[in-house]
Amino acid sequence: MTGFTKAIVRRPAASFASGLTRIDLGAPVLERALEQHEAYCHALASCGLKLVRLEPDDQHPDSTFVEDTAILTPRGAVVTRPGAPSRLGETESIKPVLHDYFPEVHSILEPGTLDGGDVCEAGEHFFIGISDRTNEHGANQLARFLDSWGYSSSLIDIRGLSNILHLKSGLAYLGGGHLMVIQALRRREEFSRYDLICLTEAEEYAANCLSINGRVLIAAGFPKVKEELDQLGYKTIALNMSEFQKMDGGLSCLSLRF
Ligand code: CIR
Repeated sequence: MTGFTKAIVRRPAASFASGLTRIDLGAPVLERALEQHEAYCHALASCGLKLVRLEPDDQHPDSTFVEDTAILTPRGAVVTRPGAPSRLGETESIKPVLHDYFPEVHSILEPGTLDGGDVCEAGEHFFIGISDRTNEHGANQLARFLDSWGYSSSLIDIRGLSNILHLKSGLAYLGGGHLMVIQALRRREEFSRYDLICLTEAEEYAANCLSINGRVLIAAGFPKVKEELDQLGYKTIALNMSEFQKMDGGLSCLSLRF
């Protein structure tokens, strides 16, 4: 998507290494995570975004993954209800910030759960993943808010895919009808009218990339996908994400763009 002017970010807290993860890559090093986060913020700024920086939240080790706490659209915002109990409290500090920028702010309510990482905006259409974090109540509540703003949506069940935490761990919309997908999602009927860029299994972590104002932020260390994007004419910015990958997070998770 193009046309973003701002991004909400939150530095990793001192408790970062105590967050949730299913990844067996060892413990993250806080100092490195802070450096990588700063480089990420610098990249967002170089794409023309003004940063809204939230205070680190030591009570919530996963709070640097701000994307999971809200869905932002040009027509309104929705505060989520994260599916992991340890992350439920993260939304409290997001709400007042959203009210500063959005005239209409809705919330996902119990029994709904929804993580922002399961929501992939593709122009006027939104793909909503049903996952271990996002349930059908949460997805349907979001679909109704989106519908009231004139957007369409479809639900994508990813519960059978053990290699991705969220839908956007395996899917990214780059604009112009281009969808980046992992192998396990490439044959889904819902994506059949898009031009697919399919990742090799070895490079699947790179699926979580971020298209911002004509640039594409991608994780460093995945040469095939970088080359393919370069050949398609995308201007890429590669960022070292090693410490966030250890905590099951990717590029999109670290910000809320609007
Ligand atoms: C979690 O398991 O909730 C965090 N450690 C990682 C969240 C990543 N967020 C995202 O993909 N949107």
